[in-house]
Amino acid sequence: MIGSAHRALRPLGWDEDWETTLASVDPAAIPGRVLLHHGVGLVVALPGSVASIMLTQRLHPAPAVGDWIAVVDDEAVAVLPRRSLLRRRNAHGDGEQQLAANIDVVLLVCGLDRPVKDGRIQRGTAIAHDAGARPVVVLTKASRDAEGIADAAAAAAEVRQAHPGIEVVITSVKEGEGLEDLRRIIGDRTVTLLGESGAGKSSIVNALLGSEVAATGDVREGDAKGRHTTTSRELHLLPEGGVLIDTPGIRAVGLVTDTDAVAETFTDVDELAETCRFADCQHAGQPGCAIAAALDAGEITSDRLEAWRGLRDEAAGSSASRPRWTPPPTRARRRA
Ligand SMILES: Nc1nc2c(ncn2[C@@H]2O[C@H](COP(=O)(O)OP(=O)(O)OP(=O)(O)O)[C@@H](O)[C@H]2O)c(=O)[nH]1
Ligand SMILES: [Mg+2]
Ligand SMILES: [Zn+2]
Repeated sequence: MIGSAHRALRPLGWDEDWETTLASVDPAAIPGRVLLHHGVGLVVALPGSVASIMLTQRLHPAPAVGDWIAVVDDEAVAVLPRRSLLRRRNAHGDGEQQLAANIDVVLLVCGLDRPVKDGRIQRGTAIAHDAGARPVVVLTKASRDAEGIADAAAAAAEVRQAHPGIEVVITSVKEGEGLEDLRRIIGDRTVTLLGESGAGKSSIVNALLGSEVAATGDVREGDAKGRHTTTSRELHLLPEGGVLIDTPGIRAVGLVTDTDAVAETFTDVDELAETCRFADCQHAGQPGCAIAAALDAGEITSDRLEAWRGLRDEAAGSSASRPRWTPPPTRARRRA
């Protein structure tokens, strides 16, 4: 049961299971949710207050935005075991970058003022599945009369066709279009926004918050590239409930995942592969290949097949056999 002392954290997602987890990690600690990580410290929502907490000791795993941490004497002593972690390959390609913890939904934000790229949606979908979160595509800037804006309905139809099974929402913050859909998707869940700089992530945060909390910036004339206005990941509590994590724009989403997440992204291709005559079919001219047959029949496109192969190989080559999460040491164990 949630003790009355922690009830104030309920809107941020605190529940009975977290309460049990905290008790098993450190019964003397109070819980806090990481709102912001700024290098040397954290901004944390505690029951009834928001506090800055210096990271005086090294925690394993390192806390990420969205994490629940155990706090004792204004010190972060442990990261509670995560329910999910959104992560990608880091820029150097030699490790992973934690994007956000304990998330339920990933909004893949694409501006209609530039081409919607299938590869980005597939990669975003794969890392969402890797985290056990639901991907949703959000097409922004759907204002009908604006110049250089693709026809929103046509673009959405294309995305739905190219990515079967993924919900697509059309938004325009100026007109308030799509915000009700987003509120329904968010509910009381923890949701993160992912997309290129200038895609309109912070604008969605502001529209849902009903105030200009997050800074937004112009995009460049010509190619609609953003200016990397948002520089850190930050968690916001919505007025009607639900939690929204804004992130800085990212150019590339490298996978650190296993092939399962790719299979969930390409369920159509994956289900076909299951019906090939040979279990070890390489789908490269082997007899009885269901994928070759579907290609011939025009049921899948060669682009989609190539994307599936590429991401599957990338995932197979990544170090996904590592455990996803290492239990935090309890205070007693650490001091022993
Ligand atoms: N017309 C119109 N413009 C929008 C909409 N959403 C965002 N914009 C504009 O797009 C530009 C970029 O928006 P931001 O919200 O800052 O984009 P971002 O994805 O947060 O960008 P980074 O923080 O750099 O990653 C701003 O000039 C916004 O005003 C929309 O729905 N309609
Ligand atoms: Mg932003
Ligand atoms: Zn085959």
